[in-house]
Amino acid sequence: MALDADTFEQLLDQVARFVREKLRPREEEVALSDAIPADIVSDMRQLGLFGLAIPEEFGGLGLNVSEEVQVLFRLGQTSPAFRSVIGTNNGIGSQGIIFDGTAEQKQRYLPRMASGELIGSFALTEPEAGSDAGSLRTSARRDGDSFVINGTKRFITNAPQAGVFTVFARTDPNTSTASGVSAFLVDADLPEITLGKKDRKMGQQGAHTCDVIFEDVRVPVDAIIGGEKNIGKGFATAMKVLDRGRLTISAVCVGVAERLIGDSLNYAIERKQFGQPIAEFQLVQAMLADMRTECFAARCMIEETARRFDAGQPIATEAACCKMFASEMVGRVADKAVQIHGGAGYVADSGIKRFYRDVRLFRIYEGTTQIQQLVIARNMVRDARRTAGA
Ligand code: COS
Repeated sequence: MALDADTFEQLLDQVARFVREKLRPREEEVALSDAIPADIVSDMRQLGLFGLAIPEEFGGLGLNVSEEVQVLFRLGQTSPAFRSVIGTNNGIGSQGIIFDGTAEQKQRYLPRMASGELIGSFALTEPEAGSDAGSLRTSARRDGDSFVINGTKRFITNAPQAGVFTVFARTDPNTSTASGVSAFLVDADLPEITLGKKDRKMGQQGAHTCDVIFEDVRVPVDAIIGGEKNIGKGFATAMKVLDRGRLTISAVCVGVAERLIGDSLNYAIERKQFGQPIAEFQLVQAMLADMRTECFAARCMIEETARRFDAGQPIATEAACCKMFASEMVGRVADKAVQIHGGAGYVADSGIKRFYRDVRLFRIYEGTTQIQQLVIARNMVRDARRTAGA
């Protein structure tokens, strides 16, 4: 733990108040304008939110994952687009450097990421390589002391705001699978990088994704995360980053679910039909109870997995369990929230309707539910074989 217990409690209170007083009142504005207001980004910087998971020596708060998920349970209780602003700097945009970067790479990028001055973005997915990330085609051809990168990345979160991309590219042209892939740190302002137009998404307005196109982008060998010795090891970096990311996304799912449960409960207590609050009806109570139970289960899974991560234990299987369960859970919770709100949940100015669309993404990004199933089952079979062979 980087913060003492009192300071950490204060941080949690500050985040909860920030969500309640500053973010919730602006949700509709963000959805309509498809932008996060500058004053909110500035408040996030002040609170240190860009550097939650970045070590203290680089200017971050240095939270461990158990602490970070507690922050995300609270920050998740508003439109997910707000969390997305700081999401890549704490997660997929910085963790590759934290896990595997050289001292020089850490010093060069992490302090500016922690302050929010620099936005990090993770460029793995391609038009033809989504779930099968190992089949990516973006190439990095060696030319003396540099590599020349060519290819297109798709659906890249925070690309329009990014100052640096972690780009996964194939350095061994004789491979077509996960081996032969390296991870590069590429500054976004190079003239040979162009951005596609912003994707028009189903939900999460205010969070932006787009294509990133690399045309003969020349970078030095030391742009490889971890340096020359890590040539061909980029896929393992991506997987480690995603394991951790899946856990933190799960915490956001719980935050959103808790918000929807609170809103649904309040509505059920206020809304009267047949002469009494609908909260008195057992069929409505059953929905509320299911929502609460599932959300509680996800929270417990996440806290336990975070504890294991912080203890240095492997968590690939558990992180996939959390991601699968929490993202599916929040989908069911959002569906019931609409049901409890009835017509009031379906109409245009309803925040509930917006959340229903927003949460759909959780089952897709950082690995679909089907990829989580595949990871869980493959690891089960592998572990069973190891045990049998031991
Ligand atoms: N931690 C560290 N290393 C890992 C790892 C993990 N959790 N999972 C896999 N690796 C390593 C493996 O050890 C292997 O290395 P070696 O060849 O040296 O043994 C290498 O990575 C390839 O692993 P694997 O053979 O399992 O790769 P596959 O191509 O079969 O793909 C899946 C694995 C499907 C799990 C992977 O492609 C995946 O996660 N896809 C989803 C991608 C995703 O989440 N995209 C979201 C976009 S980013 S927001």
